[in-house]
Amino acid sequence: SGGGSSEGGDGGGGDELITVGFAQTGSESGWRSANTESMKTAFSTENGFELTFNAADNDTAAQIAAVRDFINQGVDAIVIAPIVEDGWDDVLQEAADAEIPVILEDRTVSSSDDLFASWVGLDFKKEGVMAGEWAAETFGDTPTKMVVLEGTTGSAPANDRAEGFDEAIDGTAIEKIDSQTGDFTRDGGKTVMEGFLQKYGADGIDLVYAHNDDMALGAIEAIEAAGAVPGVDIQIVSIDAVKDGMQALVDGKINFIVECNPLLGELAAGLVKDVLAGDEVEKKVYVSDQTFTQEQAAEVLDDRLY
Ligand code: GZL
Ligand code: ZN
Repeated sequence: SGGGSSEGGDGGGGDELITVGFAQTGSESGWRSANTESMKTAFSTENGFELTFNAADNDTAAQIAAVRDFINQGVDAIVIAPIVEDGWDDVLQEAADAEIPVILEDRTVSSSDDLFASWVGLDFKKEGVMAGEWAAETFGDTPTKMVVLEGTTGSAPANDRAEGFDEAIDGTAIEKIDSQTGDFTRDGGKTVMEGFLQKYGADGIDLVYAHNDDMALGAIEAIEAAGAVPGVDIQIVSIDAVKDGMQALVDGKINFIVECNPLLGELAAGLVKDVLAGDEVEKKVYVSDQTFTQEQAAEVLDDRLY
């Protein structure tokens, strides 16, 4: 018979493991590695799951194909960290038709929230606001030339972190002279920053807003190669607070970091179990963030979990 019936959604009766397909973005950053580890730990057999993991190497078509594979496998539930916000309607509808619930973790989609059971993650716009408020307080009415290292084009964090930051610096003397995607990777941040330094010179840039630490770390390499001092000649504000970013903050090469907590595995696993058990779940589950100055980073660095 065509298609076959997908087992989806029976939640694995008795001691049967709950089969879950997880479509991860890829392995683009330190944050992503910590998030993947958290997810694999939570969706373990000891916790009652049989996890099929796919990392899409930041390729949206590959990620959507992985979700289609999970539907064809007839998994009980699908978890996605969607690389970009758009283009999800069709495959999410196919999952719904197959009665396989979808839980989003980390990033979100522009599709109707009828097409997924729940989302757990961070308030990216708030992260942008917190970074922008630091910049506004630090530079205020001092004419400041800023360049932006954007995250993956079309991703929720890139869109929302830009929006929040721009709102927070509105009315200040901070001028965004350039903005380009470094795709959340260290190499991407380095290459884009090299281009900015070529174009404006180190003296022509006062501030870098990096949408994540990995791109900030790449920018630091480019700034030092240009003979300038990161954190002094060119200040840097970043988001994530992964270990390497926090170390650079302690070393004075980054000036302020907004945390973005990658440890979402337990919450995502709990949502899958609740949804399969037919329990009511929140459509959006927000995890809180915090911010770090150089002094605060020095106090907590050794205790950080990621
Ligand atoms: C944010 C997450 C972003 C991180 C980057 O929750 O989607 O993707 O900020 C990661 O480091 O690549
Ligand atoms: Zn089952």
